[in-house]
Amino acid sequence: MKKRVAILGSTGSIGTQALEVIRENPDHFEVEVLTACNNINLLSKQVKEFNPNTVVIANESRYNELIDQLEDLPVKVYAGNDAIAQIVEMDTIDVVLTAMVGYSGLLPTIKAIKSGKTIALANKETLVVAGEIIQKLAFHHKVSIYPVDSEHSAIFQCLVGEGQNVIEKIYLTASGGPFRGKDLEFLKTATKENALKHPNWDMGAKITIDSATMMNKGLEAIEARWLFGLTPTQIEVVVHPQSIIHSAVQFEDGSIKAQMGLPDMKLPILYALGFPNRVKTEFPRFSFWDYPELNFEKPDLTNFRNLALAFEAMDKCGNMPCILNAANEIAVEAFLNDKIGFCEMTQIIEQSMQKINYIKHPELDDLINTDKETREFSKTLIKK
Ligand code: MN3
Repeated sequence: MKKRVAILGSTGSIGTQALEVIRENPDHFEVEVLTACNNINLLSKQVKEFNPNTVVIANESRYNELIDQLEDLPVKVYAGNDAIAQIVEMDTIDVVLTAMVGYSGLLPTIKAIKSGKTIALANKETLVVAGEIIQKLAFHHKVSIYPVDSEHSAIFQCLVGEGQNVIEKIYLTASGGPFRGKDLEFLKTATKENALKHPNWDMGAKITIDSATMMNKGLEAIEARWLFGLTPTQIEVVVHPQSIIHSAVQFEDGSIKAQMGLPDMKLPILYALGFPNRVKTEFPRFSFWDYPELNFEKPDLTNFRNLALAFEAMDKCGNMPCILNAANEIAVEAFLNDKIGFCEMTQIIEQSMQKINYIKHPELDDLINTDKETREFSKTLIKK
């Protein structure tokens, strides 16, 4: 039986790599639904190759153009975020890959869980913003969430076969990004061109900037907390510049299991889509002889304060991670648009965390309001 996949965010970095995985494994997977935000040219190319049943463009103003490009094809075409949320309920979907960027992934993921779909989660912001709500919903609807993020896939792989064995702690590895080892003087004048050059991973713009500021690792710590039911003190970040060990789990007997491999997102994507089976691939193999040294360092929380702020938000819990995430999305966008400098991103996040009302036990509506309020406030901090 082929697994029928819905890809939310098919034109982004994870979406396009997921389609490569599906193209290489036509006996295992087929595409049922594709959705994208704006990129109708790539989306219609994907429709022509993969023949999905349904396609949705989030930006409604591009609907007519998309219809024109697809007019002779037997595919249903819809537009708007509400359509994306509805489409995940389709009976013919086996697994929903959530690969949209940022907060926009939250509501469709909730809809997919409520309709009982297996989730391959590539959108970490969903768990950062509403991890507790998502986990309760998944439990209630008996839905499995398989991580696509490489570190979380590593931890998940280490846990296979461990049954009820207790996790003592996890080691979340970080490459350190393009600015590892740099001081504050350098960071103050760091440019977006340099920030966008990640040494190991090929990813979208938002996550690449998050890697440069180390916010990505902070978001991943919060993501790991909810995925694996951990407390913040059980999560340790280890800088490992070669990105070969993708993360590790330490058990109560002191034993550590780690998952290794060359850094390629197609591996964790394939593992999440194929679980519990491993699918044979022709991907290049890791060789120990190419890596005579693997290095490990403590993260620099002074110059990369975003990571410290994320741990602070995780400790406070409630709506604080939602505030952190919304302020970060606004800050990253402003940095990418040359409106603020590299270090100002931290200031915007920190001030938002101080200013926005803290709610200890937020409902989903509280989080939706917090997100909106934080975005409005953090925009007022951007001068140009
Ligand atoms: Mn990651």
